[in-house]
Amino acid sequence: MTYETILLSVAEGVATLTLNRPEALNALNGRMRAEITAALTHLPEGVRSVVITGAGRGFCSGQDLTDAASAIDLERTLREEYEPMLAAITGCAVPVIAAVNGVAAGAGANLALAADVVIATESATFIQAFTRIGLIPDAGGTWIIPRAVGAARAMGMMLFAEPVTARQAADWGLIWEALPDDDFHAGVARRAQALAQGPTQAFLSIREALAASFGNDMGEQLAVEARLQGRAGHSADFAEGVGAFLQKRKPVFRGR
Ligand code: T3D
Repeated sequence: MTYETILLSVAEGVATLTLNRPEALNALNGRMRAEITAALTHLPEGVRSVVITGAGRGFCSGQDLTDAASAIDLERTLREEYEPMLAAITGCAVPVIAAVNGVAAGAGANLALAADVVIATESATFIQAFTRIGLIPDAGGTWIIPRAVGAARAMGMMLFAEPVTARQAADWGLIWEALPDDDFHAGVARRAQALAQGPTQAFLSIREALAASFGNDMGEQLAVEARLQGRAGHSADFAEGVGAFLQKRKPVFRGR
């Protein structure tokens, strides 16, 4: 697939997917949703972590409000275009970092929050902008946000649609960290490398376990842990991790 709305580059095991419609703060149109979905579903060989970021001064301004085709039937657009894109993020074969380089609004904010790790530059903001145009939050926001920050903050974010600063988002537990603008790129690269060099299957099992925890009681969750740990215990990465510890060297994880 030839990409028109995103850029995809790979270096040292890290794929960087850049939303690339800076003139519209990287608003999501149908083409961009399809390209994000395709790129994350068919990652190049050797990729062990993904960074999603935005070109220019914004991360993503959400649904492209000039895209008449998407506005005709919002339910269809969500089911047929947004859901596959979100599934490509939450089900990606490697860990995903959202590197929020500027404003993240509407579905653009919730696209970021669907990633495994969200790192934002301190000047970035998160806006549940939907009610400004008479909509409700979508793209997973009503599921992800209350679980991260609690019902009171989720309600406030969604009813008032005010910008939440990156620092506030980190303090609330909505994102992993807010970095000073000058340290942002280096900080993201460091985290992306850490994930690329880590035990991929263990990372994916952690993602699976945490997702399952929201619907489980303690007993059910212990069963999930036992199943996933049983699998990890048979992995080459576990053998390598223990071997490296005993030999007092850095482990070299290769599984994907
Ligand atoms: O299918 C469906 O529709 C259902 C799914 C819905 C999901 C959603 O995401 S609904 C929410 C959609 N998003 C928004 O409502 C946010 C709209 N944008 C804004 O509120 C503001 O642009 C921001 C707060 C994000 C940033 O403000 P600011 O002042 O930094 O920038 P700006 O001047 O407003 O925008 C810069 C340009 O980007 C501007 O174009 P221009 O005038 O320079 O030619 C603006 O029109 C364009 N732009 C920004 N957001 C969008 C957009 N163009 C199309 N769609 C956008 N969402």
